[in-house]
Amino acid sequence: MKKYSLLQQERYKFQPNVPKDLIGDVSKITIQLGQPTESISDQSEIKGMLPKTYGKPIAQFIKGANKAANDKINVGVVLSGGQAPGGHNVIAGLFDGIKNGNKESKLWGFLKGPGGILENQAMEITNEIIDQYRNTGGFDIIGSGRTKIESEKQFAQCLKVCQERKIAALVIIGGDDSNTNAALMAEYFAPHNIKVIGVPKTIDGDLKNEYIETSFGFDTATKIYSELIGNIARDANSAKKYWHFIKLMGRSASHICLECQLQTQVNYAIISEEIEKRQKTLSQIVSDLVDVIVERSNKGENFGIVLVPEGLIEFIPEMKNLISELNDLLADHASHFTTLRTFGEQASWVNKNLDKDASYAFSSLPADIQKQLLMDRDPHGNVQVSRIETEKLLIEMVESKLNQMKNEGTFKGKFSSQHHFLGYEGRSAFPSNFDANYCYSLGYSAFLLIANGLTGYICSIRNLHKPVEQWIAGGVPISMLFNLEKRHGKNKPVIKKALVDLVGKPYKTYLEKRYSWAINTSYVYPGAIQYYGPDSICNQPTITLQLEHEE
Ligand code: FBP
Repeated sequence: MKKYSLLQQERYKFQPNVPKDLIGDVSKITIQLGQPTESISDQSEIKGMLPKTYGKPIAQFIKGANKAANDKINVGVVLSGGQAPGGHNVIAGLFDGIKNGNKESKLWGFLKGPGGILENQAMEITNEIIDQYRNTGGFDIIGSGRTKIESEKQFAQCLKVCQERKIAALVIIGGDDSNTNAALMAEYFAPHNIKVIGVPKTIDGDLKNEYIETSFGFDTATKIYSELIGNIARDANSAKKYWHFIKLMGRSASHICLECQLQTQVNYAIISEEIEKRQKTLSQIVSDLVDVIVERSNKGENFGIVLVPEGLIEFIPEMKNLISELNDLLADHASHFTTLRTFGEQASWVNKNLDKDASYAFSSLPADIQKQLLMDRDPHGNVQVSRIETEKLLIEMVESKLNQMKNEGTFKGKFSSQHHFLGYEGRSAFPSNFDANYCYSLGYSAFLLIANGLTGYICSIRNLHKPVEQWIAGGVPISMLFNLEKRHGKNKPVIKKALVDLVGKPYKTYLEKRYSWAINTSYVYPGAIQYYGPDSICNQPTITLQLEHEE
């Protein structure tokens, strides 16, 4: 039997491309600094909270001498949160950058996520180890975890561990929360001369702005989902008997859903941000779906595809209120709640203790969904949206409305459904060429930011719609992405989550086509990710990235 698939063997040979300014000896790459920066809002409060790291300039790599890159150093790296294709290449780029600087320098990987720093669990990443993981998916090289490092006590413990291991810089590969904490850690570590650099990761695509054009993993994950959606669409168009409701991962924002819709042009994509803006209730969402189903049925097409974003439930006003009440109620009475043995007991206790509107919303839901809303919370005390079967809830409600219409004689068609959830299928795939190049370049940039003496920065690579050689690499201070948000009753500096922009070109492009795609069958079948072959197929970025660039 083979140890590796044929594709994996080929991917080991793939040499990621990097922007032209990153090519060559690292001691000949320096930085050009721009003007001082400001946070996106609440400038004076945030400056007061981050006196040592706030307001630093944007950095761009350029050719020039930097002897410090040859210093022997120890660097730590940690993967935080959900898997995203390309994480291994970030570590490979970081490793190669470090070794290019000085062969004696060491890279330590903290195990199983940020918890590994607190518990001082780490392994040295060597040539032999990294070579097993180049251009592969997953985070299994060192594992990941969702422990949040945010308290003073935790920072002190991390500092102790880094000092014991003589770690001069820590690279945190994570989403908006992890990068927020990276900036706070950078501030805490600054007097001890330990640097902290962040790398933007998440398939959800919601860590982005002018300087972070996309988070890594979004490209591969949306290509995988679009392939699968395209395959289902072709099946639907062949059998012509099912409506497929496909829930797509994405904790809050609907970027994945929108990108997949643009790639596949299926009948309908619900965009959570629009639901919130228009304050649509669950029954209005169902009515919109029913309208599409009836109109297609009138044309003899009793089949179709609906994309449902994972985070939808929290954007529907009455559900948002219900979830927030439930989160508080279960947090405040956790010990009593665990004494309630049956679902019946739990549901009736919850109903009694919720306010009138929330209780009404709760009771109007099917029992399965009620159970899912009462399941274990995530480490932050929030409901785990990926475990709520919104796609099934919508099917049930659509079906009941259509049955009612059938009885009234206003619907004469057929409605049979299938449901799917696409999430984990895309998070650990072999990174697309885009993600393989992007991630390697991000890791390499992380080392260069360290070698140029910066801390509290996140790697930034721009011009991503262009060929790799023309990408522009550097870093931006994380404080620049901050605004103040209330967390546990206190104002905290946090990276603002980038939701789908309802005046942005990707969404507007969908709006222009929405009716036509809903009613007609205009499916596009993207097929599998291509790693080898014509450039136009192998290296194209997401439609979101292309349209955003046109703006
Ligand atoms: P990150 O934000 O950590 O990158 O994770 C994103 C994600 O893939 C979401 O899309 C999803 O809701 C969540 O992880 C599921 O994570 P888990 O498997 O830990 O519940």
